[in-house]
Amino acid sequence: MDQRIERVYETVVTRNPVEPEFLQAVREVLESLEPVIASRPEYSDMAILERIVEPERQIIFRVPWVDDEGHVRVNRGFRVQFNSALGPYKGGLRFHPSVNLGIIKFLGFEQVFKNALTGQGIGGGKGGSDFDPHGKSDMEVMRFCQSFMTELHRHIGLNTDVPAGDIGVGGREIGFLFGQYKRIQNSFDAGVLTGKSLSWGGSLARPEATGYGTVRFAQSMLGTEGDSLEGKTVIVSGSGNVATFAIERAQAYGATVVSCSDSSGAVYDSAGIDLELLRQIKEVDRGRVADYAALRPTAQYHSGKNVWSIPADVALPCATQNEINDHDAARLIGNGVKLVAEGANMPSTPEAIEAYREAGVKYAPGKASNAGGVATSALEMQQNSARQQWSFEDVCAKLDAIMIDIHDTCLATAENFGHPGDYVLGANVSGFQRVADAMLEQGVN
Ligand code: NDP
Ligand code: 2IT
Repeated sequence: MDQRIERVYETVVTRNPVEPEFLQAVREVLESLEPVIASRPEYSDMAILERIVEPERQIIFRVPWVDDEGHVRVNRGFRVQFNSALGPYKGGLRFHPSVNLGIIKFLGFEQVFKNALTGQGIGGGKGGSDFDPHGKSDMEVMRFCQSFMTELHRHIGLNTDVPAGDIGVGGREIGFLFGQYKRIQNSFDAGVLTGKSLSWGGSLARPEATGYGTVRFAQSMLGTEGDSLEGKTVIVSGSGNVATFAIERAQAYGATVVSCSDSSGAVYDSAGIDLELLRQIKEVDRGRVADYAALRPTAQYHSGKNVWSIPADVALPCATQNEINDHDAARLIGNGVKLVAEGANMPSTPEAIEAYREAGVKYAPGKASNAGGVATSALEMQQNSARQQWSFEDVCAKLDAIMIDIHDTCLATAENFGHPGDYVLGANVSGFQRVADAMLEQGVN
């Protein structure tokens, strides 16, 4: 990195010493920006870098709630409103025991550039809690969500900040959160949350959007060489929202998806994942992938293992951050994987990304390839404003057009800056320029 960028990074390290994921996300973006900082001195003159790495607002709050045994529990809630240059803060809520301020800041930082790439006028934010929904009853989850929203409501709004789901937050949680927001505000502000149920303001294809978009992006990457997913063997990690719809769309494109996983272990299914069975177990029974393997004759379960040693042509990490390290990347490369497209946020470590680069593996960073989720959230906001509900086909067509546009923008930017095929540089530079130009025009704030 050039000296000025290095100094910005050192300040971030000094200010945020115990937030490794945030530092990792910042470093990856800053490393890409050298050519654009060199060619646009006004960015340095107006301290764009110094401002863009500092969240506009960070909120931490107590979330007390009562469990089914009548015990009072206390969790911590977060909302980081990172950048509003392009529109209201927009980004998901994560409920997972690993959540802390650094995790939410890394996610919020990534969201700023991802949202810019969608071209839809949304700023970046993220929130969540260290609450663990696993093993909680519906009523416990409801009481937690109500308490969480009782504080969060004062910080969000239709034109201020619009949360959605992420790990541990799906349709059930969005329903409880919306109900409490509506009660407190005495106002049916449909567009204040996205990922809503279809009967009260949700968008068709929002559940599908992240997984579908990731696979659409992978298809475009292969398309640059006249190739496609047809006939490919694909490994997917995770078994939640993003993973299941990535599996569905990869199968629709004619690929065989041979894996899924959760934090307890990995499944290899030589016949290809039976999505109907996986959904029954995950969504209806709220079970584990081990239960899938127990019911599926062609599947093996590997407790405590991940999916990255399974031979495949394409890898779609759809679980969590840093789930592919240098060792896993070496396994992927050794097995002949030609393409990695991220459905999760920052699932590859910097060492893994370096290994892909050296081996010539096509690689799409999450902020580009998983942008279909938030893009469709913005389409949900549009439908809410217009009091309309578009058809599944309409939303999917818009989603695909957005994914193709992001793909082409990343490629063209990488090419313009002398790094053809580098989707990391393409995504970081094009997302950054859109935010930076808006910040320049809006003055110092
Ligand atoms: P879900 O909660 O629906 O599913 C998460 C999946 O990942 C589960 O299978 C979960 O297993 C697994 N997982 C979570 N944490 C870990 C861990 N520490 N180690 C191993 N496996 C883990 O979440 P989503 O599918 O919505 O999110 C998955 C990823 O996609 C996240 O990185 C998220 O930030 C990203 N993303 C999500 C979007 C969305 O629209 N939902 C949009 C863009 C990105 P277990 O049940 O054992 O925890
Ligand atoms: O990481 C992400 O982009 C999301 N979790 C979706 C955010 C959103 O507002 O739909």
